[in-house]
Amino acid sequence: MGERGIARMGNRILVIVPTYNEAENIASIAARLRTSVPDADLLIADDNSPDGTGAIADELAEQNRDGRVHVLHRAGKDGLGAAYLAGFQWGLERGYDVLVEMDADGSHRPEELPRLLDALDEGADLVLGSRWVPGGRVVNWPKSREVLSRGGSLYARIMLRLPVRDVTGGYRAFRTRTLLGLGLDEVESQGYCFQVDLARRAVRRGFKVTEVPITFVEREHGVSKMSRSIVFEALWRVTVWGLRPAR
Ligand SMILES: Nc1nc2c(ncn2[C@@H]2O[C@H](COP(=O)(O)OP(=O)(O)OP(=O)(O)O)[C@@H](O)[C@H]2O)c(=O)[nH]1
Ligand SMILES: [Mg+2]
Repeated sequence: MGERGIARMGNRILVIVPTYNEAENIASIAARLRTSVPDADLLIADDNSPDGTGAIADELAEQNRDGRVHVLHRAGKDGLGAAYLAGFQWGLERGYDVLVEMDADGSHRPEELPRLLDALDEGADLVLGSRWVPGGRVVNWPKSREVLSRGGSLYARIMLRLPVRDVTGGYRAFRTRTLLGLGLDEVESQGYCFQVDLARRAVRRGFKVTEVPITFVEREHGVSKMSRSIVFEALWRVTVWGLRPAR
């Protein structure tokens, strides 16, 4: 255990970081990732951020001499789900074995990625970084935000009968074959709901989903893209899925 076998066995890892106005955060997260898992490639999927995040990402890619930093420029803000789907496609086309989701704002600590990868080594098909399992926690969140997040996970867990505590989290590691088995072509959900959707698909299709405790750190710089519409999208989609248990 803990031998970082995924990297050692010659598997190729791609960490996808979607960005929208993360100019203050992207350089730091990239540097921390390079240090934490030097073997992993990084794909920054930027939606033409008005604050120039895309240009900073290009500079990072240029400065990075081992060619492990890549940038996917997208035309405009199109939601987290669409950015990840484009990033997954980019990675699948290039033959990566493991694809990781990570926020740009420092909430998902790159220093914890080796533990997520270890869980893949130990047999998981999908690893969820989890705030709501023993050992997981959240730093610097107001109580209201915690109630919303815990409540959302609980609602999705019950409605969709998912054996998962943190259903909406976005720090995850997928084996390629898991992603290929999820039916990504049909995914329409965008915000937090995108994460619920992928978790539900993985469980329904019989993949082994493992939760690993993480310390989630609220962003220090930049602004949240969380909105009322993102919460409502999740609420109605989860309700519809729950009432109409499809395939
Ligand atoms: N490419 C792209 N990235 C996005 C979009 N919306 C959010 N992101 C990124 O997705 C990640 C998560 O978004 P956040 O704004 O941190 O949302 P959140 O984590 O729910 O909110 P906070 O807890 O307040 O940070 C960040 O890296 C964002 O920059 C989008 O429309 N397009
Ligand atoms: Mg965030």
